[in-house]
Parts: sequence; structure tokens; C-alpha cells
Amino acid sequence: MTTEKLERPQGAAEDWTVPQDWASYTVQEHAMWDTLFERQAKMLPNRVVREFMEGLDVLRMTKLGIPDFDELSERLMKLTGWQVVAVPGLVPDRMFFEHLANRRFVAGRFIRTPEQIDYLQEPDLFHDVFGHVPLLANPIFADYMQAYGEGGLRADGLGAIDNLARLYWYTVEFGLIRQDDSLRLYGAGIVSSHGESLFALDDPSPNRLGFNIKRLMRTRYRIDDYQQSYFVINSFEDLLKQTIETDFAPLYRELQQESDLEVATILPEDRIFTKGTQAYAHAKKFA
Ligand code: HBI
Ligand code: FE
Repeated sequence: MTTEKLERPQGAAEDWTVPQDWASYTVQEHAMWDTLFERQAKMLPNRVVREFMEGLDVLRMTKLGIPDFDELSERLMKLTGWQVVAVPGLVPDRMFFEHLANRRFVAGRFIRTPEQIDYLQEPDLFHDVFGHVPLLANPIFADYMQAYGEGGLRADGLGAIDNLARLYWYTVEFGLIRQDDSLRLYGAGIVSSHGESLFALDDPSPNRLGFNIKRLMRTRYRIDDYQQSYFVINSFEDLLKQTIETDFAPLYRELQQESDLEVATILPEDRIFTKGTQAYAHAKKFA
């Protein structure tokens, strides 16, 4: 999503943050959080990676109502040095990376209306706080998010934001992970969506491909529908290790020589996970 045309909204600071102003949320807005939270909390156990449920618990996000970002930040700071800061909506890429590189997660302060319950274009408070924040309590994932922010600032300098945005998209937003001999959800875009939490694991149509940074960075993504491809990591440790060990400058140069891949493409060398299990087979020769 190109965010360069964004104008800094009235009342936002230089770094695009605004006060959350928790006291101003209405009963309806708190009720919207509770409705969304209860629906997901009921269907995610055994579907979402264990560390996500542990994060909900340790951050005490199980209580009713929209979480107070200052309270979340106090707990997160002690666990992994992260804090949650309020923004009016999308912020320019560079600013976004700057915040992540300094362990500040930018969360929209607005929550969706009943008409938007199952789809909204921009990340709202439920997507950002329920989807993204619990895993920031996990030290390895917290390190990955900071490394991503630092990588983003470097990619910006190399004109490679689009490639790096794909890494965020196919891991932080829509990633799957192997755990206890099955596939589990961890991407915020999935776990904050009722429909996609079902689709990503149970539907036979999407491709579930073994994680490979270069292959992933060639792969386009769509922002207006369920994913056609998901990438599966072995563990957060493995994701962090591969990211930190990759020298992105030569990788970006290689990527410039290779064509982008359409969302549903399968390559012969792809490792394909069948729905819901660990087993994967090398892609059959696809004509
Ligand atoms: N801004 N508030 C906010 N939240 C995001 O998730 C976000 C953003 N700006 C840019 C962005 N994400 C993506 O383009 C990143 O991949 C850069
Ligand atoms: Fe997000």
C-alpha cells in the first residue's frame, strides 16, 4: 500500500502519534471490541500458535473493553521493551519503520463500526491490538519485529520497500507456522479475522508453501480478499535467524532480475503443505 501521499492529520505529533484518549471511547465502541474479542477468543485455541494465547494472557487482554495502551505498554516494556502508541491510521512507510526499529508498535485508535465488522480497508484498533500486540510479548517475535523495522529503513534507502513489504505481509500479517505436528495461525491479518482464521487452515483452495525469503519476496499479494498463498515457517527462531542472516542488498539486486510471481503461482521447487498437516510434498511438475 503506497502510503507516501498521506497528509499528517490534525493534532498528530511529528511522529504521527496521537493521544489514545481512552476515556473518550463510547459504550458502543467498547462493545464492538468485546464482540470481536469473544468471537476470536472462542475459535482460536488449537488453531493459533500457542505463544499468541500466552501473549493475550500475560498482557491481561482478556478483560472487557478496549485495552488502555498505557497499561499494555507498561506490561510489554517489562517483557520485551515494546510499547503501543496510538496513531490516527496508516502512517508513511518510513515513519512506520522508524517506530518498529525503536520498539514502538503503532496502533490505530479507532475501532470499526458494526457495518464494517467483517471487512475494513485500513487496520483498526482490533486488527492492530488483538492481531499484532500479543506476539510482541514473545521475545523472539519481538526481536523479529524490531529487525524488520531496521531492515525497512535500510530497504527504503535501497528503493526496495516493495520487496520488504511482502516479507511483512506474508509473515507478520498472514503467516502460518508449524507447531505440534500441525499448521497454526500467527499472522495478525488472519487471527483478527473470523473468516480468514477458518479459511487459512481449513479451505483446500489456497497454497500453503514452505517459507523461503527469496521466493516470498517475488510473490505479489492482494489486499482485498483472503490470501491465495500462505507461507509456513518452522518456528519464530528460524524466521528471525533467516532474516538476520540474510544480506538483503545482493538479494534485492537478484530480485530485480527475476519476474514477480502472481499470487496463486506454484513453482516446481515449492514445498506444498497439505491442509492442516505437517506433511508436505515437493510440488508436482506443474505445466
Ligand atoms: N501504518 N499505521 C500503520 N500500520 C501499518 O501496518 C502500516 C503502516 N504504514 C505502512 C505499512 N503498514 C506497510 O506498507 C509496511 O509494510 C511498510
Ligand atoms: Fe497489521
